[in-house]
Amino acid sequence: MTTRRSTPDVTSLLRTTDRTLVMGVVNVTPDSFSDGGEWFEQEAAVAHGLEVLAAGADVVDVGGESTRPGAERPSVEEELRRVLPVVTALVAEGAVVSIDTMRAEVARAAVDAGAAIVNDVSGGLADPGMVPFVAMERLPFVAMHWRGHSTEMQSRAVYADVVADVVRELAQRRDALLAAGVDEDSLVLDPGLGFAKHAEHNWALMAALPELHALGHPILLGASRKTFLGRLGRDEGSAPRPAAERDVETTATSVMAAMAGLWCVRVHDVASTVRALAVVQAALDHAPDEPTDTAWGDLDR
Ligand code: PMM
Repeated sequence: MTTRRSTPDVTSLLRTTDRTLVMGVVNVTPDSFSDGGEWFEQEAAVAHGLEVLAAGADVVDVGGESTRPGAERPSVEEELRRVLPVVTALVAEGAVVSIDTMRAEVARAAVDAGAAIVNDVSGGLADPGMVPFVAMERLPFVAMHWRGHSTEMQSRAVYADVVADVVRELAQRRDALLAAGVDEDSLVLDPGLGFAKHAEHNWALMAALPELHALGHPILLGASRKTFLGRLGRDEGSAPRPAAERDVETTATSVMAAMAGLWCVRVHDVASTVRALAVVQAALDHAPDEPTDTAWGDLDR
């Protein structure tokens, strides 16, 4: 098999440290918790992907499996049917596409269709074929903190110290991935907000974003429209705000990620995050050269 190298675009994206990148979400699913399947039809998904690009996304993340707590998995054939035409169309438009999948077969087909990054919420744990494929092809790989599939993950949201536990488990995953041959410079890590985590766990991780740098890899954060954001300001026991009404809170998480110097944020509403990150960047451009004892001065950019 020939070794497929990352395109120069992706390599430079992986090395970007002077700003926080934006990954725009295109879910081609009928049951995604965040956009209610609005983009299920492929044509609509492609149109949405183009909007995401026009809004300034650096990467477009295409996924065909909902990871909403309790969600049933689609068949491989169904997942392929959903994502491949969308990946193909967006690559043709010049997008850097990541494929959001836990299946090696889907990752391989998407990469053959031009996807440049594999985003696996299971970090390679769900499918034994994923890590050998990514390693062999030296593909950029996003490995998220994961403790099990959607049907069982919330029962596994048990931590002694969620920040320490997530950092340790991600470090163990990183070590296993590197030992299996994944390219060190192509590995991105993600704390997995909302995956085997209750609201208090997500907030503790949000409060500790700078600690994720200790892992020594670019960090991706996926807070966008998640339920813990929808519960803010709601009475105990009342329903969270609908997913589409969580973009103000999402934008605040993007600003926190940028101030913590994270590599990338994965968001549904790209325009609001791009504009908010421009605010952070403008302030950083005026930060003193010498570090101060403020959060701004501490930024390692
Ligand atoms: N969250 C979702 C899906 N894919 N990928 C990464 N790397 N990190 C995440 O936090 C993440 C993900 C679930 O959210 P969605 O259904 O709104 O896309």
